[in-house]
Amino acid sequence: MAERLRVPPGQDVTEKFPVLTYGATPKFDPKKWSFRVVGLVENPIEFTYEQFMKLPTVKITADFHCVTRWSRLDNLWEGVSIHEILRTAKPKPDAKYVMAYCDGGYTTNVPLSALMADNVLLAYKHDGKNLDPDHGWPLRLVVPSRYAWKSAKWLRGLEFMTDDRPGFWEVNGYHNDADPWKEERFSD
Ligand SMILES: Nc1nc2c(c(=O)[nH]1)N[C@H]1C(S)=C(S)[C@@H](COP(=O)(O)O)O[C@H]1N2
Ligand SMILES: [Mo]
Repeated sequence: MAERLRVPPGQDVTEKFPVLTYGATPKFDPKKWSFRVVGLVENPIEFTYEQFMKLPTVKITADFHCVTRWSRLDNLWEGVSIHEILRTAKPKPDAKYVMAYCDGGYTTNVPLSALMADNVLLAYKHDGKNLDPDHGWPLRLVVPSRYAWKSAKWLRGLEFMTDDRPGFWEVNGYHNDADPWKEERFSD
């Protein structure tokens, strides 16, 4: 019962960790990999893999809700807090939205206000182990307040923007805001 109250409407709890990817799992080459922060920021940044791995880490426990109706509770994510990135990049006052870019071309958009939540991170570990390649290794965004399609796997960049723009699934019928507690699954 307590567990049911923790789960958003229309979701079922799974102990498994299903893989949901549109397309193939990209290959990771640490020599070519970079993570970039661009757009409306005081300090655009480009990290090499080595530089990124030296950033301080955080551990966050959060539930994960897929729009296809499974929820996985108490995921232990480990990686770099979004606040570490924001402190360095310094979004400009007119930055209100963020686009996440991934290897393979996947994109997804989030309001900066949602990205600034304390439980948002750029994760490379899940439940104590390095992320499986299918789950986004070497780096994924984790935005627990939204349906899981906003938690972009194989993350390579964030763009800070004045105006909102839809990402891949947001163009293809999914809801722009994606709040699981409001069942914002699909756009009209
Ligand atoms: N780059 C990328 N990120 C992605 C996806 C994708 O296809 N490509 N799928 C999204 C969807 S629809 C979901 S439900 C979650 C699933 O994460 P998982 O495969 O680790 O369970 O990743 C999201 N992030
Ligand atoms: Mo999904």
